[in-house]
Amino acid sequence: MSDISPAFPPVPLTLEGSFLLHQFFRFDWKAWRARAAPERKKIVADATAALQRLERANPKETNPDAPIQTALFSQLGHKGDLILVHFRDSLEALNQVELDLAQTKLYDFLDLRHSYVSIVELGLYESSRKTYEAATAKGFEAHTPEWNAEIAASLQRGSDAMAPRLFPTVPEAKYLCFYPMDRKRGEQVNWYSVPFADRQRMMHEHGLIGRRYGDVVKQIISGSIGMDDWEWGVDLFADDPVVFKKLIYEMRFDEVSAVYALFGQFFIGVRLPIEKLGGWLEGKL
Ligand code: 76R
Repeated sequence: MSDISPAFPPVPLTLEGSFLLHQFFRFDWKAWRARAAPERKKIVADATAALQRLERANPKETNPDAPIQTALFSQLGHKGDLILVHFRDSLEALNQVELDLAQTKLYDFLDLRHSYVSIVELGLYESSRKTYEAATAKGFEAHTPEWNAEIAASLQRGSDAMAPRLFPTVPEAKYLCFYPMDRKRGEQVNWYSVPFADRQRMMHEHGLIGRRYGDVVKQIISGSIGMDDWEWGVDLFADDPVVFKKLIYEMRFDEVSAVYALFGQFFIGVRLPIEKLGGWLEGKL
């Protein structure tokens, strides 16, 4: 196999940011309707307040412009009725969100049908090569302490520069499309045994297609190797849901997706501002 250099690690460098939790709930309409109106009202008020506390990094009262870190979506189809997406700084913070939600009365009507745990990931195929070459040019051998220090310093610079993308707020867009995916590790094609330079070329081409949709879609790629059942989570946010279909369709023809991508289930939802939860529970979107 011809790689950029046999001395280089095959793994692209990555930058990690916020931890992500996606939750997909089915709502028990029958049990909900069985409750008296005053009780329902109280449950709504309590749930709305709890979700508003989770929504922004700082409580809304003190800072209405604080970044959105939890967003609610009304989900289409049988896979669920409500989607919650949470962006946090740690797994503990995400776990706390789960516990906080479980304390609400509304939670008794929610059946968690699916969830996904991941971490925002920026793959650095382009700069990995330069970073590895620079470390080699300094005479460092891969994985020695000097090499590791050189790579760590480069990643730290990248992390500082990329902070807004690594720790994003939940985009304000009207629609969410989420799905998990893998790169194939089959007998015929195996992404993980493809030489680095070829993977870099394919990822470059992927980025070129993606960038053409840059104005109409906000994509957040999260890595989930070691955290959940697939290798990546793909979040797409847009104000026009047809854009999801067009972008994903076009990517299917691109080599990295056509040959190496495997997809999980797709989930689609309409943004539900938290103050509209009460209306939603009465059947109004
Ligand atoms: O982040 C960047 O802008 C750099 C270029 C880039 C990387 C490294 C990029 C751009 N992506 C990257 C990584 Mn992507 N992406 C997907 C999917 O449905 C499919 O066929 C694939 C699902 C979509 C729709 C999409 C959109 N991307 C990745 C990775 C990690 C792979 C790895 O490291 O091996 C995956 C799994 C993945 C999948 N990508 C973009 C987009 C869009 C819209 C862009 C342009 C973003 C912009 O410029 O604003």
